[in-house]
Amino acid sequence: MTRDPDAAPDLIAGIRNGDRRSLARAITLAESTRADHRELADEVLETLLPDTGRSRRIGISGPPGVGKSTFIEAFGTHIIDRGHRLAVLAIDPSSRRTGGSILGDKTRMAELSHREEAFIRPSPGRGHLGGVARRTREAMLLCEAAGFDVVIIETIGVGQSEVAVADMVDLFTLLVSPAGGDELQGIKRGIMELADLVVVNKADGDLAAAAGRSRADHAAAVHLLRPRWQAWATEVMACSALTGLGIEEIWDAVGRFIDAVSASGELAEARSRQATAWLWSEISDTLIDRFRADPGVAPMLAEAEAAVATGRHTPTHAARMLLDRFTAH
Ligand SMILES: Nc1nc2c(ncn2[C@@H]2O[C@H](COP(=O)(O)OP(=O)(O)OP(=O)(O)O)[C@@H](O)[C@H]2O)c(=O)[nH]1
Ligand SMILES: [Mg+2]
Repeated sequence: MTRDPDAAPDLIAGIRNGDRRSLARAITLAESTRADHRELADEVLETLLPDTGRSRRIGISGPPGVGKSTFIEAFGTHIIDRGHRLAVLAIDPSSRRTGGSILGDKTRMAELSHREEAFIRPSPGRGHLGGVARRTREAMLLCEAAGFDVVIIETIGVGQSEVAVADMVDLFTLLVSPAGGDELQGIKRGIMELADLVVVNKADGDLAAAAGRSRADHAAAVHLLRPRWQAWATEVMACSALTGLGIEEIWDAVGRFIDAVSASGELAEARSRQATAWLWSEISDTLIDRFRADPGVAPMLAEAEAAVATGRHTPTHAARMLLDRFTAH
């Protein structure tokens, strides 16, 4: 008897049982551009929603080469050794890393990628940030339903992707290098403002002293920023992803953070806000997709763009004309 591997009840049961193949398949469906795939993923997600939300959601960002992969290997292994199940997802809309994405640097996550308690999923790859972020959110919920109680979402520290990650996690961690004040200025203030935890990596060997100074500089800098939480002030810590120094303290800080913002009620509020914002970004993304594909609108788009570009119509006028056509039927 042939079974349909994409039958929703089978996928749902598989995910509830923690079956990795069902989980991977459901994420692939959510990432698909095919409407029938996405509908199926939607059905699976909707059913599994009560099984989601029970993880610690941690965002990790930092400039290229700062040691994100090495850190996640060390941090993730520590987390698993403490009895947790960990999913690692990535947002990288630039697809800077061709093809394999985080799987490409398996060498830096050698131990983690072989652990039964870890699930590592590369970025869905090319596409606009909104689309990539949407799929990563769905992947996160599916991982939670499959029993992963810690989810790490990694993004490279360029562009807008940090904001997208901060909007879907509980705690946002910014990894920085031991370089001095120059680098401090290089990090955009807006990204610093998102950080609940700033971690100076590479605090080892020749770099140990510089890491100490960098930590003090960053501590002074975050002190000046407006706090994001009433119950939590951004902490600056140092670690070495290579030697493991400081890794345990960072996991402890995550625990203290979750305890503090849970007790103050802010975590539940933040998650509600995130869900509502997600709803609205779904609505606007879907509306724009439908608008562009609309048979009444699609043939007029090029002409409207040209008319606006050459100054024959105002953008306001052209937009209203197109939207009237879109809503007319
Ligand atoms: N000394 C020292 N080197 C480190 C540490 N962590 C990472 N490195 C080194 O820094 C380099 C970059 O590390 P990765 O983990 O690949 O950095 P990344 O942030 O993932 O880089 P991208 O994926 O390219 O953005 C590698 O040569 C690592 O061995 C550390 O704690 N101490
Ligand atoms: Mg990396």
